[in-house]
Formats: sequence, C-alpha cells, structure tokens
Amino acid sequence: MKNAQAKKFKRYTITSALPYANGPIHIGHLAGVYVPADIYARYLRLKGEDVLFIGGSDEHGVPITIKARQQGVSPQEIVDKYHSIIKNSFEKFGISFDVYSRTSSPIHHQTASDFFEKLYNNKEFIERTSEQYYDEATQHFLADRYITGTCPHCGYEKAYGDQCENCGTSLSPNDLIDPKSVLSGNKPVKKETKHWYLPLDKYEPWLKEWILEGHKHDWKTNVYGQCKSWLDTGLHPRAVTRDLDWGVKVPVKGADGKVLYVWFDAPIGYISASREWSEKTGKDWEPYWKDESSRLIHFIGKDNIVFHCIIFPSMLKQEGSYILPDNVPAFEFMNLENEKISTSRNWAIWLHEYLEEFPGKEDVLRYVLTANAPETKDNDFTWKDFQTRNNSELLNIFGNFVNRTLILTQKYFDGIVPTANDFTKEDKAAEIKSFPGRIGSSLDNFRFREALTEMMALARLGNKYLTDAEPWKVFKTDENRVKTILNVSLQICANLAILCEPFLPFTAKKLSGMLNLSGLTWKDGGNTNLLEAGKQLNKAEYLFERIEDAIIEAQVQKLLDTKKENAENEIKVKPAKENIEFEDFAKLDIRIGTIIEAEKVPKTKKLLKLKVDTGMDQRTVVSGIAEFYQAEKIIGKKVSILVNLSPKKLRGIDSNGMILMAEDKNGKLCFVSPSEDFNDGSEVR
Ligand code: B3M
Ligand code: ZN
Repeated sequence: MKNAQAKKFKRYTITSALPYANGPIHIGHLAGVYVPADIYARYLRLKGEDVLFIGGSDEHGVPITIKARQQGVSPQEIVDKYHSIIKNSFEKFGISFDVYSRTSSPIHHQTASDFFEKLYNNKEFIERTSEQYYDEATQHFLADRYITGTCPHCGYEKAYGDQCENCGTSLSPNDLIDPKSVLSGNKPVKKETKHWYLPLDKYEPWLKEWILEGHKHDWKTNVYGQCKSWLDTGLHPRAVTRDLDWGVKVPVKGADGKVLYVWFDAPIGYISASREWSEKTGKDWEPYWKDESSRLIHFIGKDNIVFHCIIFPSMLKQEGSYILPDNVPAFEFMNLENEKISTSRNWAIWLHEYLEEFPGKEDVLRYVLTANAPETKDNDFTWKDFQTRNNSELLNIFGNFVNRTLILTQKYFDGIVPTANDFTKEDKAAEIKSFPGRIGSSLDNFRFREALTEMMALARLGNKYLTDAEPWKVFKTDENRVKTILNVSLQICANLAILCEPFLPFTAKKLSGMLNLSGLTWKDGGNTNLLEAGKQLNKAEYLFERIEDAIIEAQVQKLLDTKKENAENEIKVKPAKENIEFEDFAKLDIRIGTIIEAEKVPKTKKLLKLKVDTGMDQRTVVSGIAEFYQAEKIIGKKVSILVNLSPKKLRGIDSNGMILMAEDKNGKLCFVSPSEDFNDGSEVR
C-alpha cells in the first residue's frame, strides 16, 4: 500500500459495520471491526484531526425477524433488547463512538426512504416482475435467510438463500438445490412478485476504473482481490426491495407489503447516524459526507466487502451528492480455540460476559485482539495465549517497567521528578524520538499489529534500560546518575502514556494520572522532557495484574461445557419413514383409556403391568415404562392405547394392546395423553 498520508484530509468519517441487533457482541466482531476502528479513531483524535466515528445497530433484515419468531416475540422487542446490550458493552469497553445509532429510528427510516426515492425519481432502478419462492402454508415470500437448501458450490446442506456460510459464496434463492422454507419446513412454490433492482451491470465500467485502477495500490490485497473477482465475473442487477413487513417501507406507489432490502438501508444507516449526531451536537454533518476534503473509511469484516466496495459506493455515486470511501480496511475472521466462532452454537466469548468476569481488564482483551488481529489471514484466539500475553508482555514488560520507575522515584526522591544530569549514549533520547513516527506510519496504513508491536517496543526499551542501568545499585555511589536514569525512565513512561492511548485507553488514563499529566497529544510523543524536574508525581498503582492458571482453566472449562452441550444437541431427529396410504393407517384402532391399576413386573427393570379401562373393556397391558413412571403415580392417567394389536405373552403375562409413548432423542418416554379430560373409548385418528 502506498502511504495514505500523501493526501492531506480536512476531516475523517470513520464507520464501523453496524452489528445485527439479534445477538450480543463477541470477540470476532471486536477483533475484525471495532477494536481496529477505535484505535484508528483515537489515534487521529490524538493527532488533533477532526473525526466522526460512527456506529449503530442494524435492526432490519431476516436475521432479526427469524430470531423474533424463534422466541415468540416481536422484532421490535428483539432489537430493543440487543441494541441496549450492544451499546452498553461497547461503551464499557471504551469503543469511542461519536454516535451509536440504530436503524429502527425515525431519522433512519426518513433518510433511507429519501435516498431510495431520489434514485427512483432519477429512474435509476429497473422494475421487474419475476417468480420467487413462496411458502403456501405461511403465505410468505422466502427471501434471503427464510430459505435454506444445498449449496451448489460446496454441497453444504444448510446454505441460506443469500449466502453459504460454509464456503462464503453469495447466493440467491434460485441457486439452492432442494430448497426448503425456514418457516414451515415445506418445499416452496414459485409465485410472481414485483421488485426494484439496482443495475450494477450498468456501473461496471465505472467501478472497474474506480477500484481496479484507482485503488490498486492503497486497498488491502484481500479487499482488492475480492472486488476484482466480482468485477471479473461480471455484475448483475440486484434487487433492493423485499416482500417483508419488517424494515423501511418502499416509498413508492404499488409497493404495499414491501420493504427496502436490509443491505440497501443498513449502510445508509451511517448517514442517518451522522444526522442524529448533528441534531444532538448542533454540528453540521454534511461536510463529513459531502466535502471532497473528507476521508471516508469503512471498517468491516471480509463478508461485507461486496456491500461496502461495490454496492454502497454505487448507490452513493448515483445519488450524486456524496463522497466515496477512500479505503475499506476489511479484516479476516478470528477463530476461537481453533474453531470458527458461531453464535448459534454459542462458540464465542461474549463481550458483555467478559466485562463482568474480567472487570478492569478491558485493555487486556483489546491488547490480545490487536496483537492477534486477523489482518491478512484468519487468526486464532486461545485463552492460553490471552494469559501469556497478559503475564509476559503487559505485566512483565509494560507494567513492570512503569511500576519500578515510579516506586524508585518515590523511594529515592519522594515522588518528585529528579533533574537529569549528564546524558550518556545509553540514555536513548534519539531512539525515543522515533517512536511516534513509526507507530503512526503503521496506523496510517492500517497495520495495527505492527503498530502495537512498535508501541510495546518502547516499553521493552524502557524496561531493559532500567534493568541494565541498575539504579538500585548505583544509588549508593552516584545519586546524580540515578537522577538521570529515573528522569529518562519517567520520560519514557510519559511517552508510553501518549502512544499507548489508541490501543490501551484505560491504561493510558491511569498512567497519565500517576504521572500527573493531562492534555498531551500525539505531537508531544517523542519529546524527552514531558515531565519537568521538580514535578510531583501521584501514587503508583499497578497497571496490570497476573492472571492465574485457575482463571484460565475456568474459561477453558466453560468452552468444554459448551462443546459437550452442542454434541448432545446435535444428535439428529430421525428422518420420517416412507409414506403409507391412508388405508394402512386406518387399520390401527387407537383409543383413549384410563390406567386403573399398575404394578411392577417382578424381576424386571422396565416392565409395568397395567390394567386399562378402554371404554369397551378393562384389559391387561404390559408396558416398558418402569424407568420413567412409578406404578402408584400413574393410576388415573389418561393414555392412548392401540387396542387391536394381537395379544402377546410377556414374562408370562398376556398383554392385550399397546400404550402409545412419545420418545425423545435421549430415549426418554412420555405418555401421549388427550389435552383435556376425554371419554374412555374415544377414537384417535
Ligand atoms: N449487519 C452484517 C454483519 O453484521 C451487517 C453489517 C451492516 S454494515 C452497514 O455482518
Ligand atoms: Zn457452499
């Protein structure tokens, strides 16, 4: 990538993908989007740049309505719940959004609706009637995730109508082999419906020029590569409306029961959020979106590349009054203990849980996620690595250096910054000066891991300097030399307080407090006289704590429990047997009956001998239910009984018929009883 600082921008508009409000935030989201976006925003603010950092919840789309259906509540209840969990946990974690909005807000509905209307009035859309999958039982068109089937590319059986989560290919419902409705499980039929399409094919020449020529050298290779492959394959018109009732209503005549496709409205959410920010602060939002001297950057995960690099820019371009993204630093995925993070399988570390279980350790997670950021390839989070990075890096290097410096200053000089005397070549001034430039240049080019390594190199340098200089030995013979050593060490601490802020904001604040410093900016970085001699420092506190094995073992155990639970849940429900004719079924004579006597069959584990009143007679039935029911507790119980099964001798007892039982996947049995008190002898058909 060429150096991004070649062009000077007046302000920065930084967006981070809007998380679906159908679940909480996990470490995958953090590592791939929010932590890097926050580091970048904090860095620019420290440099004194004008920054608008935007976040918000994506509250439309099928993921939300499906979740609501599963839980038997309204979509609004779902998004209210998760929006507040997400917003809260971001705040506690120090993600420094200037605004965190939501797409169910009136201002967003207005903004998205106006946007669509403008393109509609400009005759930008193609109107097209086509046959789409429809679930006759529930009377729903089956868009996106309402339909599943086999992926034509990799054969995965649970691919969605919009994407195969196994191979990542983006799909349309017609691509699926053997499609099924998520709503009823039925095979869908085709039905005609009208929709509006964005003619992406028409924009292809422009997109090719803008991306393939314009951004060949500054976009990350993974991003550029995905765009190139889309463009090389050829683009097609893409529907931007859906037959759903949850979302932004399509604002044109003849569009009843239709809403904007979630991927049409969600990125407009960045603009709506900016307008909300503007209303709250009284500042003008428009320059951030319309002035060519503003730099628009989208932080996203790799599965969102096509939407942010091809579709949304096409929408912005056609609308006409907006700037385009200058860069889209998409990250790859973070795995957890060598497995793909999965919300549905609860294979994740949830941010709100981490914050409760590790209070005061926000920066540790920020550090580990940055050190292992999936910048150019998928990466792995392990609890062991989390512990090692905390204990051997943050604590042993950064924390240890700062703590020793402050404690020694307290001990020898009552916590007052000593005067530096004659510097020697060991005293590092020149080296310290180079850090802000190096860290900054990595950040300017979205190389967050490298930037963090550089920042830690300064802590390492300080730690080694102090260890080598051995002020605790020198003090007896040369107090003046110790003054210089501690002065230099303190200046390094002050530099760390500035330079670690984008990565470790809580630590930076604590450290600045201890050093009695405030208001420093990135420009002060590299200065070796940030703390003047004679300045009184505050009390030293620990910046980091050792994380013991027991803590890590408990977390690993939690994951093992999840694994066990998943394995149990994954035992499949048996598939249906072959079809039969009604005549076959009609041969069964099933009645409602009442158990009037029950006793254990001696010397057996499973058998009960029952007397059942069938309305026609009272008969003996031997039933294998003793593991689940105690004889005395089932007297009086209404059951279903197959009365025309040929009699059979069991353990010497004549059994006349069979009690019907339901059996779950673990082999547990329960009676199939009428849902209300019903006469014995009633037929079950
Ligand atoms: N909610 C998808 C996702 O979370 C989507 C991002 C929207 S960004 C405008 O992956
Ligand atoms: Zn696939």
